[in-house]
Amino acid sequence: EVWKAGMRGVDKDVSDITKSFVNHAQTSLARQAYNLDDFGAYEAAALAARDDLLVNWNETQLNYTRKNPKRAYYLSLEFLMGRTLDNALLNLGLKGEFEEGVKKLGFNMEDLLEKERDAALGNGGLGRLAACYLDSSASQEIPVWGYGLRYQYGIFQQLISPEGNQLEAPDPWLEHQNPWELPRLDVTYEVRFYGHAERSSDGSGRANWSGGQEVMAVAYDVMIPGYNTKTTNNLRLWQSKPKRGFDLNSFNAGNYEAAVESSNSAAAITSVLYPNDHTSTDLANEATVGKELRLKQQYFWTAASLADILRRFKNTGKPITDFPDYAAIQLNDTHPTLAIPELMRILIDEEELSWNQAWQIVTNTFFYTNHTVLPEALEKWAVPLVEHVLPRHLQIIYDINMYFLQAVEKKFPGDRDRLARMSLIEEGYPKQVRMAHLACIGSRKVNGVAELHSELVRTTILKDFVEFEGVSKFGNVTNGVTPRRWLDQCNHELSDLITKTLKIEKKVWLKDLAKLEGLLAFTEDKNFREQWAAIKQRNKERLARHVQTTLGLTVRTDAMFDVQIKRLHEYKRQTLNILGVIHRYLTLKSMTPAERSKCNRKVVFFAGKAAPAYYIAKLTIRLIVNVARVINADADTKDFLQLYFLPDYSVSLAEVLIPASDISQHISTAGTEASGTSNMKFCLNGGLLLGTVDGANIEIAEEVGENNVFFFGHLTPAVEDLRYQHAYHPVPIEQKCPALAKVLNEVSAGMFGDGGVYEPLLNTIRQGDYYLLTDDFDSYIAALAMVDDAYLDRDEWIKKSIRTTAKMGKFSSDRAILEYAESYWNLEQTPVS
Ligand code: 26W
Repeated sequence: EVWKAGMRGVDKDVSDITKSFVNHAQTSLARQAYNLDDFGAYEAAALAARDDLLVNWNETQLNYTRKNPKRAYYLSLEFLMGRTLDNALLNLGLKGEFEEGVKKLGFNMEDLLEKERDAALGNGGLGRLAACYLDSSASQEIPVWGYGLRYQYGIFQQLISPEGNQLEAPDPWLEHQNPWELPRLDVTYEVRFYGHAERSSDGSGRANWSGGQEVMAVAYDVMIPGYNTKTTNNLRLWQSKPKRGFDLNSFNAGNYEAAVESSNSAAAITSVLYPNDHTSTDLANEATVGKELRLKQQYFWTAASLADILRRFKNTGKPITDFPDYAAIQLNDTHPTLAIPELMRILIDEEELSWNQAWQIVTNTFFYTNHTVLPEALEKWAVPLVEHVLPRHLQIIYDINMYFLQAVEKKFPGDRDRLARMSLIEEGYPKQVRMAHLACIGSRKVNGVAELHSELVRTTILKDFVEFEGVSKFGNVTNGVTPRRWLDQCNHELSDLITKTLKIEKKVWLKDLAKLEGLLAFTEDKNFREQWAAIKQRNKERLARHVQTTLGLTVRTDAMFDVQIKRLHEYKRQTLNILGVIHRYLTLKSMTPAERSKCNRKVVFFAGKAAPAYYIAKLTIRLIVNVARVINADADTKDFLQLYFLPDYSVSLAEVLIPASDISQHISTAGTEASGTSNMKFCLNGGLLLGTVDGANIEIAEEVGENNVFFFGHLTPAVEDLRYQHAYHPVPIEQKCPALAKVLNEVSAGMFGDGGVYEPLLNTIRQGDYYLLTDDFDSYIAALAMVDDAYLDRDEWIKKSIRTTAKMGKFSSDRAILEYAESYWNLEQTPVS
């Protein structure tokens, strides 16, 4: 009650809410409240909630303007927000009131929530992490603004054809009005592309960049409410539009098509999210239109964001040299790295600072987070393309490189190999700009996203930079997830049980997740264990209902639920999982009914999208779907093993899947998964983890104890040698791993339909086996057997489940964002007063 009256500043009762709802139905939607369908009712409820967000948002922004604290800006090309209404009501503390209000009007809140479309402006881990960090920044009252792009189309919708192929359909998420954004049609900036950059002859190092194409960036603001606080931060998304509606010269000459052409090319910049993650190589080579558009997206967004940040800073009247004391800019991977030469350009060409003054400001402003060490995911841009689109920036990049290499040469005289390795420019045809090198040298600090990953950043991709700049610049911030969405919202019953058991108010432990440790005292409480298990069971039934209504398939709920949901990628080894499923199927088939009846029943779920051009990943989906077709129809085994590929994985689907999982799989080749964040979500919801010694799995095991996780596979230091063996001393699979050989042969022989189709996928294992399936298969199967054994002792399993949730405190994104604020950005909490 104190919270309701004091903190939130929104003191509403049910009748206020029904009034606002009816009012919005009539005046905003032009509909009668008694004549609304569920979608209309969702819209009316969203507009009512939005009014409350706006009050807090205004107060927060005013408070920041008055106090002028240092702020952080989180630049991310992706924000995978999911749905907003439920989260907004939770954070406002109005969930109960709204539920009651819409009920009075004849609606069911759960049905309304289902009507909201996901805001899916991201591919996977990197984009969802950005969304969790926004939630935590607001909840912890830290002045952070997000900056991104307002794509017309988010991540594609995934359909599965009858043959099992992934098909892509557009995601027109803005086709209905979006109540969560505020168009700021007055907040605009001009962004230039192409043209000419003329260096001045006065020796100042300045240049004049002119001509080319000018495009407008228009701001759309998304309100980000904190949990149980007035603080409501901002996410600013830019949309492109033409500077002039159409070209008057062409128009007057009667050439209407030409007249609107340039306006189309401006609008194209923010039209679609690029659906690739971990494959930037196709962006690097020749300057095709697709690659150029991605580069234009990156510059458009960084230029508009920097202009906006600088304008806000200049309004304070402080001298430009104070900029790093008021702004920290976090680069979410290398995608916004052009912000570094762009700030140099502004400071030198427009503010007329010297090179050294400008570089001093830049290197105290930026922070760079690396999210992957996979070589094919490291961004490189062809020099001729950069020169064409951003001629002035290429000059600046070359100047940065020249000063940088001079300094390297001074510290390591005569080491030409080192210079070539460290250069911002990779030699070749064409030459390429190495964005990770630029992000590294232009930043105050660099970090990875889990302990192992940060160590790999220091010892592999940025080793030379550690030797040159000193190790203290290279840190770690282990990722986290927001417990509001990933426990309280998606698993409300479990959250309530925790509150009741700990006797700590929810609003306290949800912001101080270490409090979960108190659950350890209840592992021996039989009654508590039964309630815990009953909730898991109801979550499985909820998932089964979801599959029934969306796909028309009947999932048995008296079985272990085994889940792997993430982007399809060879390094994540969904292939290992599906081959393991086939192995299980073959084993069950070979048993007598009596033997089978002693086996653990299991339902295996997969979900995830493949990049549209990633052939092997798509073939993996096809194999999963066709294995499912055979297995689920086999009367001998179908009581013991079921398999489902759930199409169109999304944040909202994850919210149903994760609470229902008994065990989830995080089985990347050691050293390849930077962190993983769904591993944290599953464990927070009492699911156990089957994984490799990789990413944040390691830190999860450290927290919950080795006895409560299932680990298998080779360790990171062995990977290099194993790959060498594969390349130079290959051993036939029949000899090395007969169990796997048998599985591959059955697939080839057509057990799951035309075997020839899968040859390219099977050949990745037979030849080269870069992701080491033949090395890890036997220990994977052994780990699965241990999981089965453990599950048969249900009471002990539930204890493991409770212990797992109890030890997840570290993985709150509140902890992570506070680490960034304290150790990187030097920000202070700034409550609304
Ligand atoms: C340019 C193409 C491209 C696009 C996105 C390359 C790489 C990316 C991202 C960096 C891929 C990504 O999402 N990485 C994931 O980041 C998560 C958050 O830190 C980690 O948990 C995952 O382990 C990591 O794969």
